Amino acid sequence: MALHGHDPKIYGVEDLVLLSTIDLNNVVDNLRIRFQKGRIYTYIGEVLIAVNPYRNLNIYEKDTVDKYKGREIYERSPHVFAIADSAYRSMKRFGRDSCIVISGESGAGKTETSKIIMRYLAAITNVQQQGEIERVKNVLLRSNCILEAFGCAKTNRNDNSSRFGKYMHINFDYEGDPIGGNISNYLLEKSRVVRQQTGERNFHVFYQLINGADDNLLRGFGLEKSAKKFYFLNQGNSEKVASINDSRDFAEVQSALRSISKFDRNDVESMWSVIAGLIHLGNIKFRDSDNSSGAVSVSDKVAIQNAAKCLSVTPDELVKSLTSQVVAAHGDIVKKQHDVNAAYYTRDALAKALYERLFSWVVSQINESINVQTSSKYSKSHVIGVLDIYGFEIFGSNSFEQLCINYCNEKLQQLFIELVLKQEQEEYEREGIKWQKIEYFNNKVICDLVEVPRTGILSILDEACASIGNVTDKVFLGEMDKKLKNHRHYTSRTLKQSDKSMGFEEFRITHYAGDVTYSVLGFMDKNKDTLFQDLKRLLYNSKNRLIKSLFPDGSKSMSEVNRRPPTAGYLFKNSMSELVKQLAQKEPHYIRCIKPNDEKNSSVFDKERVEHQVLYLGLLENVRVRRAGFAHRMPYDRFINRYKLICPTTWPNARYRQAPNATCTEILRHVNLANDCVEGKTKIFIRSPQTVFNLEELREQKLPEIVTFLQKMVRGVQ
Ligand code: AOV
Ligand code: MG
Repeated sequence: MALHGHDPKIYGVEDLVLLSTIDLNNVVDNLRIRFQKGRIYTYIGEVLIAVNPYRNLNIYEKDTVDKYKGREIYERSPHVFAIADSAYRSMKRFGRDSCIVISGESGAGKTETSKIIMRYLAAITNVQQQGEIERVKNVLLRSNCILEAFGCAKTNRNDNSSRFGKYMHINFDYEGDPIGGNISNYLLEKSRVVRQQTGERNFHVFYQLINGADDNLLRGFGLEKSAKKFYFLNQGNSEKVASINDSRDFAEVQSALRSISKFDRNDVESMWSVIAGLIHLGNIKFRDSDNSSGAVSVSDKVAIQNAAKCLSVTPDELVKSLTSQVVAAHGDIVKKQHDVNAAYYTRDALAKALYERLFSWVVSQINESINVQTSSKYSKSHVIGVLDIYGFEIFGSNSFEQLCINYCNEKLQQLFIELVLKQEQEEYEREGIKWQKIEYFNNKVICDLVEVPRTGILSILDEACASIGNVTDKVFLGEMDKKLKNHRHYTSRTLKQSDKSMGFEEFRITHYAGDVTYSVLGFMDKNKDTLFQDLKRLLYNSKNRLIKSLFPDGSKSMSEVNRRPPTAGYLFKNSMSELVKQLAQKEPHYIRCIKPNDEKNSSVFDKERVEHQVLYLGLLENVRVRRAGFAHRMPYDRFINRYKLICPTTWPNARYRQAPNATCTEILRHVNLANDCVEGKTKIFIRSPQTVFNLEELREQKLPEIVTFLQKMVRGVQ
């Protein structure tokens, strides 16, 4: 049967469960046929696959919104709106908190998908145009360009790559209107502020300021309209990106900032001043001093002066904090001069910390403007969470950040396995249903490799960081080699001498999505993530109110400073486990994004690339589990309520003395569909989606008759 008027011979099947043979070739071919026809969405049951179209499709407008609003998933062609609506309906009707987890590798379309979901939820809510709800919606929608400006950058995988993880939840009142929300952000890739690989850029916001600000503003900051001139902006040698209009984006960000009241005018000015200050910091150069003091001196006075001005500190203070450090030694406080390398290191540390704190401040301002007061009448609100995180990535050179990003993707894959593959099979067992067990690759072993106490990579790293003495990154690598030499998913050059594709300072993890070789250099530093107290104090003493407020810890004296703050790896691991816990408590909806090619081309479907993704995302197993079992299931009472009208003996009143399973079967027998269904303990299990479509069609045919019947009844009563 052609579903929704679309012939599967021409457009492929809309649910992969309906394929006659399930193998890699058929699945990928079906996705290809649909992609080439502009049908980028396909289901596996209730999981949505989205292939990035790399072009604007006319499928997100109001007419499409109206088509999906309030409809069950299987009533319409696959679409991200259907998933959003399903999450919304289950939240509104049954009061269930739900979440939408969007996964897929870098550039697969997660961020775009999350924006489409937000716009859909905004479009279907607040029909009465209540002022406060409009305000919340406005912040939810408009804050996005601000977050992207600060948290996204052009990488070699994606022109608008998310360099932070974002989990946004929206609170809805009992009428289903959004009353607030909250954004949690995860580990920003702050090293990008000071270092970019060839072909990449710093965060968009820097180029937006340079290209978008008017001459007056730029002059005030001592800047000029040329990103080429600034070391923090030009290392990747790709300041201009064809798909990005920096000056237009600047105007959009400015306008969004103005529309959110928590960003006051002075703070926004300070914010741009910090961005300008960071740009100047990058141009500060150091050289060995000519005199015998051994101190380094600053060779670019203009950059120092501009940076100091933008950060509202004196040039002298800035130079002092960059070229020396006050340390506590044997109870004494002494001043230690940096050499040239240490001075550059200090400059970069300052830039990274300042940017990271500014980013957190931006997120917190947005949160403050939409946070729901817990004491308010809305405290019992329901939530939809949308997760848009950095996708799995492999670069020419991979470091600590990539390990965190890829580990995060492992955790999400693990959650998918738990919720979709494992629980589905467990449900069959619980309900006493016969099914055929499906084997799948469980990536828990890789999550463990990274996170278990003592022998996990992050634990070994923490131990190395806590050791006293000259423990280097290579010593840390040696420790991993010792503890992990028998691990199936870990190797290194020392362990595998024959593999010359690795260097002696590298190790390799076989991730669920492929092998990634990480350079261990910089791991310990990034994990310790310490910022000299001198730098904190410098910025705490800034005359700029915003900058000062970002460094409250700068007021502490040396003796009060916590010597060993928690490491970056430790914090990230904990935030991941917190995130997974949050998601697992909600009713999950899954969107699996697929990247059709590496050229960002709208007409190329690279079969091998897609095959690889289909395999590692576990989509074949997903289809098999779904098919070996049952495409659909419904608690008996819900089934009876929905379909009792298609059977004369159950409409208008089912025989309630009869057990619910018997009533369901009675309905199914009447329409000749009982063979496709099996009774579980609490639910009826339906094998093929076709049966659901048939039931829906029968119901739809009956509805007008029922409406007339009800109208007559009402008239009769009157
Ligand atoms: P990502 O979020 O999955 O990567 P994006 O959502 O940024 O990927 O998508 C990358 C690019 O693909 C976008 O900038 C769009 O040009 C295009 N694109 C994606 N989805 C659509 C769509 N539905 N319609 C039109 N164009 C689309 V990363 O954040 O790098 O993991 O860290
Ligand atoms: Mg993204």
